[in-house]
Amino acid sequence: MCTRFFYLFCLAFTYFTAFAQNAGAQTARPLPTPAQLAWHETNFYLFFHFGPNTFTDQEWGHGTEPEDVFAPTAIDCDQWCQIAKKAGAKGVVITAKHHDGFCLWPSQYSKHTVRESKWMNGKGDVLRMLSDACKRNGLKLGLYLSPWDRNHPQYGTPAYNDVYANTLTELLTGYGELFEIWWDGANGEGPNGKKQVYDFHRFEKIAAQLQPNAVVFSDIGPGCRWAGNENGTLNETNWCMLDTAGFARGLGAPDGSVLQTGQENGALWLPAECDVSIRPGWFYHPEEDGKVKTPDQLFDIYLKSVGRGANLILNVPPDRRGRIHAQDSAALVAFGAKLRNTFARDLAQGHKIIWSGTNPSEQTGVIDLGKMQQFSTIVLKEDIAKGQTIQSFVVEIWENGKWKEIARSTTVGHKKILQLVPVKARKIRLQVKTKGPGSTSSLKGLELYS
Ligand code: FUL
Repeated sequence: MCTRFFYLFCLAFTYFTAFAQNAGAQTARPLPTPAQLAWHETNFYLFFHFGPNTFTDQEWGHGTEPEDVFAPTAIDCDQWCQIAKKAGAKGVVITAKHHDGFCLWPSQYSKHTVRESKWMNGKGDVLRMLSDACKRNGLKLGLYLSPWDRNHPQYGTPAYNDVYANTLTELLTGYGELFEIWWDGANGEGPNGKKQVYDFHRFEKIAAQLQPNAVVFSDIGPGCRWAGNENGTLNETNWCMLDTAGFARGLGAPDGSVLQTGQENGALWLPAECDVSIRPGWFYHPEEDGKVKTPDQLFDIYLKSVGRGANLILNVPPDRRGRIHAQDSAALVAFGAKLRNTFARDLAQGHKIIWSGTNPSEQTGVIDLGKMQQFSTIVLKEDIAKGQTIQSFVVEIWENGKWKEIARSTTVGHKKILQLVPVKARKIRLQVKTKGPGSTSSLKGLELYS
């Protein structure tokens, strides 16, 4: 009898194990890589557009500008980094090479570089200066290497893929650890009137091999995706997943509206990065000195990017001295102070959410603050290491003997920030709807700020 029971037990065990594995397979969802997880934590950084355009008042240089136009009079990368820190940024990304092909470092694969200019007698290297300043100031570094090159004589021929691969290798081995590699989507003709057919698979392999901790940005990744506009903002609903089948870098991306929201059932983890400039242009133009975004505008952009689960890359173009202009620096410092004040003290810290409910895709959690507290900012965080599953949520407070709704929204992802008119409460209830079947609430944390 014992043997028969044991036999039945084994059968049942095998059946349930197989079933559990199957259920696991059903709920398998795209997950971020360790590099992407670290990138999510870096969530706000500055962008520096700097090069011949700074001096010629252009946005897209032609590639024919004499190297001597690049002539910063008092470059100070420490000043850039100090302002970035005061703004609350955790890293910086610079245009190592923009579409005009001019290299901010003395690349051995180009004759259109700082070496050919009179700046520092041809001995200068902006990337070296910036990477050293980043180390001194505890900032991460990223590099923009435009695939489109309006200067390089081999652009538009297969040989340019070798040039680009070599240039990329030079960058990825010469300036320490990078957190991001930036491939913009602009793709026009080169000096010979030809367009390039890029070997992006080769470039991706080089990036993965030489900088495994860096995330590659392009319209469609492979590390993170463009948000589909250059306003720095994202749709309230933002999934970190996207399908890229049928699209190719340099040849077109999904519609802007799809890039804005991502896709709930997308096959790849491709989170959004919101790019925007503090001024109308990407490069410095003196006539835009009076058009710098205000601290409040920057804060609003932050709420609609970082506060919607994306990363924010905020462009601040150094001027012709090679410094950040006083207008931009004042706006950034005030913005940083506003960020620090807003998120100074989490009133929910140390208070646990008590979860209940039997339906794993509709969880209810209650948090008791121990006493009445006034708050106007709510931050929700999802445990994205396990994927993104929250579809919507409602926040309520206990008031006059019943629950009263104070906020509702859709996705959460890395972070969702909501601002409300100040409310006072001791007990807060969260109703979280996650996507099923078989998914459980992956809310990692709730923060409340006055
Ligand atoms: C675009 C470029 O064409 C702009 O000049 C700028 O660099 C922007 C961030 O990316 O693709």
